[in-house]
Amino acid sequence: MNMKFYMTPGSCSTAIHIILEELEEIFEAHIVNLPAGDQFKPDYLAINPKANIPALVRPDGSVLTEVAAIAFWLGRARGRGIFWPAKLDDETLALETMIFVTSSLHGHGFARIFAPGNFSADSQMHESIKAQGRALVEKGLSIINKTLEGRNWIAGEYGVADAVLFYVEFWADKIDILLPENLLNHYRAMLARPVVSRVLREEGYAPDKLGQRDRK
Ligand SMILES: N[C@@H](CCC(=O)N[C@@H](CS)C(=O)NCC(=O)O)C(=O)O
Repeated sequence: MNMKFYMTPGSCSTAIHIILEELEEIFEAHIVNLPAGDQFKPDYLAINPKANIPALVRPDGSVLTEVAAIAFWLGRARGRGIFWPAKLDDETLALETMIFVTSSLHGHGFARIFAPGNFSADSQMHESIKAQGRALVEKGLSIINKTLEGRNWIAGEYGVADAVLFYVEFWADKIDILLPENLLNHYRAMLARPVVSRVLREEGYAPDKLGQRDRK
């Protein structure tokens, strides 16, 4: 059985889409229409009771959820030193970055910007929740910017952690949050990868229009 990948264009699943294509995995893509509420339908909840994407059904039928876990499994399954680092310190840094991106930047920061209603039912609070999210994202990006000092990629060679970092760079670009210098260079290096621009086109974006904003 081929792997089945449950995804939504332009979402955090873009990271996994990039990894699957970089690794030349054979998979079936299934679009979950989040605005239409597909994630709450019984057929999807039977696959992923968390009601979110991404989810990956492996060839043995078992299901993986969580961007960081799926990225780890895909990278590590190929062996150390390919898309997953070879050295323990680099492995740890890759994990640290993926957890920080998915939990802090996405879960605390971008979630407040994109879905303030999940944080307060009082719509008068929404602008301040979004501002709080923006401040959290900017702080998080500045921390990862330091990690990238003197490096092209997060943990040694290009790997799954870079694809995970990419989705928050892409979101920052989409909502006009300027990326600090090292992150901007990383983002542009990602956009220059043929697989990344192909995935973006497949998901309905124009990669040549991205990564244009410079820090003043
Ligand atoms: N912690 C999860 C978060 C996944 C998540 O929040 N995915 C969003 C899309 S980026 C989602 O499916 N949201 C469901 C919704 O909007 O109802 C992970 O890292 O995979």
